[in-house]
Amino acid sequence: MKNNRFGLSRRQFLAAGGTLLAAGSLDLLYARSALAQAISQAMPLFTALRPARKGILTAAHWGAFEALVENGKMVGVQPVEDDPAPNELITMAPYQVHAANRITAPMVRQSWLEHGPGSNTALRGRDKWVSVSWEKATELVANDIRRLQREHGPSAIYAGSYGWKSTGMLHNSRALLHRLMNLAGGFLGYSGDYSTGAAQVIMSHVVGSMEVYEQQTSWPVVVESSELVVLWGCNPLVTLKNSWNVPDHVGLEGFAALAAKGTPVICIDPVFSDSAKALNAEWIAPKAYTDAAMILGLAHTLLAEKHHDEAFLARYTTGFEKFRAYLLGESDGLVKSAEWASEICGIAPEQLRQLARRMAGQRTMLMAGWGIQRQHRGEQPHWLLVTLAAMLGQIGLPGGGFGFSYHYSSGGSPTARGGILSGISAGVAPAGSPPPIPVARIADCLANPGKTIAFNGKEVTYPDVKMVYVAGGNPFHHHQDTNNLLLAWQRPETIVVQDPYWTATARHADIVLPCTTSYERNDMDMGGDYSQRYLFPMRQCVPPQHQARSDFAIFQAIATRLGVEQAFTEGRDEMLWLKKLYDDMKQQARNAGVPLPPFDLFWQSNNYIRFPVPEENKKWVRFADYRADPLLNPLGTPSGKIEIFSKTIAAMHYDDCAGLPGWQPPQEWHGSAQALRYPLSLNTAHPAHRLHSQLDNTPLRQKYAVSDREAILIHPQDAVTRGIQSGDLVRAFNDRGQILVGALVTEAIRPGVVRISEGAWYDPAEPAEPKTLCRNGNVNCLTFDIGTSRLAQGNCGQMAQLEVEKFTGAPPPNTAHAVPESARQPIRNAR
Ligand SMILES: Nc1nc2c(c(=O)[nH]1)N[C@H]1C(S)=C(S)[C@@H](COP(=O)(O)OP(=O)(O)OC[C@H]3O[C@@H](n4cnc5c(=O)[nH]c(N)nc54)[C@H](O)[C@@H]3O)O[C@H]1N2
Ligand SMILES: Nc1nc2c(c(=O)[nH]1)N[C@H]1C(S)=C(S)[C@@H](COP(=O)(O)OP(=O)(O)OC[C@H]3O[C@@H](n4cnc5c(=O)[nH]c(N)nc54)[C@H](O)[C@@H]3O)O[C@H]1N2
Ligand SMILES: [Mo]
Repeated sequence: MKNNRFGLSRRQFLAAGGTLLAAGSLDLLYARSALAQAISQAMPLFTALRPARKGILTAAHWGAFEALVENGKMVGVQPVEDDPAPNELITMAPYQVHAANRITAPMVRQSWLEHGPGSNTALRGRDKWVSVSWEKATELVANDIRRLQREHGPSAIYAGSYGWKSTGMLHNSRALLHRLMNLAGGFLGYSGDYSTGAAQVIMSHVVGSMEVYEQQTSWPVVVESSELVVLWGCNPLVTLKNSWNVPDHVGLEGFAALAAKGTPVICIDPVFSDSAKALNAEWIAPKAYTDAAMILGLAHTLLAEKHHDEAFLARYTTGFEKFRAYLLGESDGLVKSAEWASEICGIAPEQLRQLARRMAGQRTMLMAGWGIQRQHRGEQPHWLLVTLAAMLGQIGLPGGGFGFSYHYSSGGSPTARGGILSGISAGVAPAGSPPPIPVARIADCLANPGKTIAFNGKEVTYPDVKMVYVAGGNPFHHHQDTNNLLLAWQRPETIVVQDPYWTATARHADIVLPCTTSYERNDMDMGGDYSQRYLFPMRQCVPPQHQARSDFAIFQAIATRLGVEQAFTEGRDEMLWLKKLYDDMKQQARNAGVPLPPFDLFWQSNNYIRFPVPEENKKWVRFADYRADPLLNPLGTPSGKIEIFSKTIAAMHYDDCAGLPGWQPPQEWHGSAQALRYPLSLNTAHPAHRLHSQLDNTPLRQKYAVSDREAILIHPQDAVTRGIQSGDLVRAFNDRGQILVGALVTEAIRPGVVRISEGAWYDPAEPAEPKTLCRNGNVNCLTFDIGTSRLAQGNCGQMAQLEVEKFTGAPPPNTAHAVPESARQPIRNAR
């Protein structure tokens, strides 16, 4: 399902011919001809959707929409009719295009340009910028790739380039970068992601698939059959706004239906979230990072009160006997009772017992988000939730069990029947390419060449990285412990960043290449990550701004310099590629019995395709086939069953992730030594009005910024003792860093916990000073950078202990979204 997210291509691409009809002529043809009418009758799915076409149809992570364009400027947007829950983020498209902090021309850091790769790398982020021609920039990048391949081989080039680049299956910056690098001799890549680093590894051992990106029991079934929905660290009304592909927003429709029906919802979260509010949920607020202990308390209650389903456990799971012994304290002398759990998680024992009884007494769906696994020992909560669901015995029943993707990209949106658009392929890694590193270990890798770490039963040795190439991601936002990253970032000789904007990452590059936004090029993407229900054209709305070029054009020019242009383009330009991707999909759709119009007609129509959803898919229940016949439909685990105990993991002998799930105190929490100096626990949830760092440079900012900084949510009790009021500037700090945030005092958070959303752009007050204040509130200045455990090596971005104090003195300027001074009037290079 999420193949595209991981940059794997489904197929090899064969050369194909084909010409396009001249643009323009078709508009007339389509509107008037008998042919168009015939197609309209034959394919109502295609043509009947949008009678009135007011703008140019395009799409983004935040939805499909029509762009309204006047005199070459995007001036407004209008959501497509099919979107059941259009969101405000689309209204920012004009501001994305015409942002004041676009990178206007290719630029090179002065020391690098004048003295060569590796010069004065400590000046990254504060050196002067020199603007160069595209020809010169391309030559510099290509020559350095060639030099490094010759002198050090492919492992010296880290081109993993993790990130949420724009939607679009052709201008997929990461796939294109990989395609180029594979043709140029190979590169160092990554495995896993920042989203589900821990869960996707542990789930593969426990249920035999990553689970987090699998289709969920379909929404109509949940609405019909679930009697209790538990949102465990899960805030779907916020996180469903955006999708990896184009959202169909069916999940938001699903939650609205639950609310309309009055299905009881329980929210387990230190924060009373927007979802809890909208769904009128009962709020249970455990202390931060203690979910594993809380789940154990529930499991022990089920066992002690004999609410657990022995028959289910015997038939469908392995290792429950060992888990029972652990619950009863036979292995470590600690009974994991509700009392025991209460001491750790702060929820009263009786409340835990009642919750366990309620779950057992009716059809219960456990919907878990991913913040609880973006934590040290983050493997445990999801493993324990599967174990809890197994004890409840409802896995595979309509509306029961667990679902780890209802909050993400509309898991549970019933799967359509039609074709699936494959993206341009990353190509094949040449022989001699190095094995990938776990994605969130990048700073550790840059700083420690030759170091070996354990990873999921294997060992990974970091190569000596000399070049980092970023296209479509923002490590200065996404990576933990920014000040540590800053030091590691000084080690490579060359850093190339390709982005539309002067992000902190771009500012810390040697070479910046301005790329277009998706609204300045032609592309296509699927709508509905799980449903695959729509095909949206992403038509170019406005010309490329300033000197920006599309990702495809940038990589094509570098490929030409490296002598691999033909292999890179396969002789196709933008429109020929789109036609090829479409034709492949059309063939699949035809095989599935869904005829589609020819590409030219589709493209010129400025319309989208909606595939039919078969009735049986609306009734689909996850794990129903396994429940019906576990021998015929075994899971992909060694035993074919749900592994409450994993022999495979036990055989790895990791002290930080054993063969059985359990409670292991994290590196930092309210119970650790740091809490004496840093008593507050950090929550870094995903932002409601942004996608990570994207759109922080738009007017939507006025909705969430407090005193022009990222907001910090703090409970009145914690605020009062520190003399903090709403609207105050606050310095949040620990040993790793300090940031300026704006206070929002609210009862909607558990005392002792503060929230600062991820994604604020990093703005160092004194760039030359270590651990200087970030004036905009980039929360990763406070987080720590170690793996979740040796098993998954996921990131721990959702946790840290910290202290806050009222900021006194003149508010410093916030320059996070400005163009760096020397790039406003850069030195001009002669060539
Ligand atoms: N503390 C903490 N840290 C976290 C998280 C957390 O919960 N807490 N969450 C983590 C998670 S789950 C994730 S997924 C990551 C997200 O981390 P990222 O995906 O790196 O974050 P984005 O802000 O989406 O960065 C995308 C960048 O790509 C650029 N871009 C957009 N379109 C294009 C394009 O077409 N071409 C090119 N070349 N560039 C483009 C944007 O301008 C932006 O700079 O953050 C992680 N970091
Ligand atoms: N609007 C918007 N939508 C997005 C994104 C975005 O940036 N903005 N990003 C997208 C991406 S890349 C991803 S990976 C997903 C992220 O999806 P998630 O990882 O699920 O989102 P988070 O906001 O990190 O966490 C969800 C909830 O967990 C809670 N939580 C945090 N710590 C704890 C804890 O210790 N215990 C409990 N019980 N709860 C806790 C948070 O308060 C929050 O309400 O969202 C996607 N959707
Ligand atoms: Mo993510």
